[in-house]
Amino acid sequence: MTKTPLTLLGLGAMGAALAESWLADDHPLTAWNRTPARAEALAGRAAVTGTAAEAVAANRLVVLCLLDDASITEALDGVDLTGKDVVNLTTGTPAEARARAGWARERGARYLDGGIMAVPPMIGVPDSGGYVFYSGSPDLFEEHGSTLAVPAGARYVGEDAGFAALHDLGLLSAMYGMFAGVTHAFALIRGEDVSPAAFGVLLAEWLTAMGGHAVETGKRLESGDHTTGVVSNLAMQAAGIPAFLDTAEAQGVSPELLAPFFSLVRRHVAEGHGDEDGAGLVDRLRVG
Ligand code: FVH
Repeated sequence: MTKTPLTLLGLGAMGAALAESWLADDHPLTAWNRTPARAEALAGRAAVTGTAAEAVAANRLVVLCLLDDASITEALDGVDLTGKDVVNLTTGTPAEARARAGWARERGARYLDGGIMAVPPMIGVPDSGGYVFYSGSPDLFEEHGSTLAVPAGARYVGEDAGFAALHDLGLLSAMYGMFAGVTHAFALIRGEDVSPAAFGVLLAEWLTAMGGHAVETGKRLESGDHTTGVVSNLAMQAAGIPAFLDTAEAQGVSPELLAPFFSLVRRHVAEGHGDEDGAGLVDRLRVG
């Protein structure tokens, strides 16, 4: 069966990995990169063009994997997109994605935005756990879903073009919260007779065991019932905060990564919500 031909703009670390996965799956590929040297690895295997316009003209399906939204403007300035199916895997904000969808529509193109939940070594590796959130044109996703699923699993999250970026940044925000906790935890044991490598394994196990917290929080936000009664409620958690702060001080560790979360918990409890769990904090955090 002939595989869908496609164009890829951007051969950075992620773009190069995407290119290799489509080539390995026998998709005819046309590629362009601003710095031509980065396309040399594809010589003889993909059609490498000298301009973005030539690459776009070659195929209906056009995938963008550039540094940021500004680089898309620069790369595609004046390029004819009429009749194209543009899939933008460049990381950006929901607002940028929605604006790009309008920009593509005005130029006669269908548009799908993507948020890549993977790093380059996970691309094209079955069962790596990596995937891509997609949002925007449902027809485009329906038509090209199997091609888009070649580098990593494809998860469609809605017609609003901003939703892929919203999901992407939401999950990555949680990841940074985890990085903050892990950084603090390792700082606590530094200088003690504790193996960082062994401690890292314990941390990974514990964070995995705590993963259900996210699922539970989502369910509670949908039901509107944030009360836990006496099981691990916020009053209990607030009572434990001094232990964390005193230990950080004793170990010579700045509390700066945990302090904002603790102050949110304390404020919520002080205002009479000690019987709630973490779901109760979500709406308190919203400032708009
Ligand atoms: N690498 C990763 O781990 C993450 C995983 C999650 C998704 N991100 C996003 O993917 C986009 C591309 O990331 P990348 O890793 O390929 O990034 P670089 O290796 O830095 O390559 C950047 C490419 O963008 C081209 N580029 C930059 N500015 C312009 C411009 N003004 N006009 C045209 N092209 C431009 C650059 O070209 P060159 O520097 O080689 O000439 C590269 O092709 C990104 O949104 C991540 O957030 C990756």
